[in-house]
Amino acid sequence: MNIRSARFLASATSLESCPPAELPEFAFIGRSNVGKSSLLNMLARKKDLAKVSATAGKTKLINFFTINDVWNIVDLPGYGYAAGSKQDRFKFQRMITDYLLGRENLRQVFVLIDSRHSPQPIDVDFVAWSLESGVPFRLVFTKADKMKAGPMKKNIAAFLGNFTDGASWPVVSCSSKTGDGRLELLRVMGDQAAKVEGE
Ligand SMILES: Nc1nc2c(ncn2[C@@H]2O[C@H](COP(=O)(O)OP(=O)(O)OP(=O)(O)O)[C@@H](O)[C@H]2O)c(=O)[nH]1
Ligand SMILES: [Mg+2]
Repeated sequence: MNIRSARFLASATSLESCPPAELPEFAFIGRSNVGKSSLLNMLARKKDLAKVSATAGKTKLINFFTINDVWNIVDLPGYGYAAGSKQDRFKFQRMITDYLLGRENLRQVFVLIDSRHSPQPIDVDFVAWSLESGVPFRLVFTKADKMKAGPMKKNIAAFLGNFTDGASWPVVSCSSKTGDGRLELLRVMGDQAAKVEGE
């Protein structure tokens, strides 16, 4: 699957204000600063499609982009971003869980995890919640350019070790700097979209 066009579709602040659920949709989620927006730009080969920032909490809305006029990809705000009042934080998390549980055209969620760290409780908790809630997800380990193969493998194995059948899960490792993982992610999205169309 090659990307011929990528265009901004809409931003939303709630499930209700999302654009019509017409195309198969793929969402990117993960801790603030893990590299969601960068990965989206890397996939689309468009530097400024989604806004990237060295400061955590850059993406505050649900941002939709349409790829080749056939799928949507969605840049979600980072979980674990703690600025703002307690009430703001609650609204923010609610926006994400409503979307993940209620969006009918959502085919797969890519849960991004920073490959440089040993397992972080917030990521483990989010994956456990996704499992319990039946959210279809795939793990994507980011910033691979910062890691040597050995320590990277070790961090991935340690993360998967938190889940009963984790060792058998397919994972993708990627780098927005080098483009590693791009084709694999596009292939996963193409397969998922085709599977659903064929049903
Ligand atoms: N070395 C390296 N740096 C990366 C990579 N991906 C992202 N970064 C850097 O990490 C920082 C955060 O990237 P973003 O793409 O804005 O992260 P985000 O997950 O969208 O963050 P929020 O919108 O705040 O939730 C930026 O300084 C990026 O340049 C990568 O693959 N390798
Ligand atoms: Mg972002």
